[in-house]
Amino acid sequence: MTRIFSGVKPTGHLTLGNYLGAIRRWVEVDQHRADALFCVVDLHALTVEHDPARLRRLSRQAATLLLAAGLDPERCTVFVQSQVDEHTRLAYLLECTASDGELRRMIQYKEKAEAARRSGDGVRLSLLTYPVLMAADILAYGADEVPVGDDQAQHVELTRDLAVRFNQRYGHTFTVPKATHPRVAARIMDLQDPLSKMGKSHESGAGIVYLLDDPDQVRRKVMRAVTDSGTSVVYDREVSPGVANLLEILAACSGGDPEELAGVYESYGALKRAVADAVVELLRPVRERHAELAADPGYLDEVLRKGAGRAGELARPRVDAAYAAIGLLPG
Ligand code: AQP
Repeated sequence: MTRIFSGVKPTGHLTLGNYLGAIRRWVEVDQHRADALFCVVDLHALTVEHDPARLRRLSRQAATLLLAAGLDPERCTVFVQSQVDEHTRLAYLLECTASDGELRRMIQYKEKAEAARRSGDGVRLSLLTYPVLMAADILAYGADEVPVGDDQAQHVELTRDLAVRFNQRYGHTFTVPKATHPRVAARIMDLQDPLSKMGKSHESGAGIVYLLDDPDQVRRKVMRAVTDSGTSVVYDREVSPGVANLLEILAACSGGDPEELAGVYESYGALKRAVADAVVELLRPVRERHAELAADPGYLDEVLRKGAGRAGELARPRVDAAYAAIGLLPG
């Protein structure tokens, strides 16, 4: 059976980008067709300035939102990365497989290191090395597929390179996984800055729709989205990135095609109203279910405890095999 792994990083409140680029497919498709594991990758959130109490809150909120979105713990494994030691155990072996140069080429590292320098914070060494930890997250489970948004394509490519290199050097140990991306909405852009990705850790939330925003907040953000000085609705990411972004969001919500939808709306105002309505309806059940689940923290604890138990059992034999293959003595 196909094995799928993917995760979400609790560096901020989850966004419409996280939902359309990744989580919705996990819920609607992946958990039904494969042995799927979905993880709150909390260790990755330690790579930038963080507040421990906020991280704890955001980790629980992210896990609750995964369930609220429709991940079913009877069908798939939902867990928190730091509760399964195999990830960090394997990461070190993969650090001994990766090179400094290939990690410095990672776009997210360049962007986030630059942002940390600008704000006067030091650049944590883990910001450079975390793509290796991400490779360990994936390879520990023998995942065949990694459903992610476009921004994670480079990290999955690194994971593939490390798997191939390890296998060549030490004998076949890892499945070489492939990234899968959604048909539309693989990169939702910030509504205020359509040349930048909608990212949960951006300082200004004005262009970011969070999954727990109430309908009024969603409408306000969408109606104020930056478009351009033209008037006709066309789908062209180069010439009119703000309008193209709105069309992609609408297509993702309604199952349509952005180019065809462009012909349906005569003004930017009409398009924005349609997008706002579609996003409000898309998120309504998620918000409602989140409120129910948040009222029962014991249920989440139980799901995560079982999830970590199963994940650990799955990962251990492969990580042990990697330790043996690389030349370490058995414990
Ligand atoms: N804007 C986006 N459009 C489409 N997909 C997106 N994803 C993230 N942003 C968008 C996808 O969501 C999944 C979980 O992302 P992540 O939590 O691993 O973090 P990230 O990729 O670094 O995204 P963020 O939200 O922008 O976080 P910060 O601001 O902390 O860096 C992934 O599959 C991702 O591709």
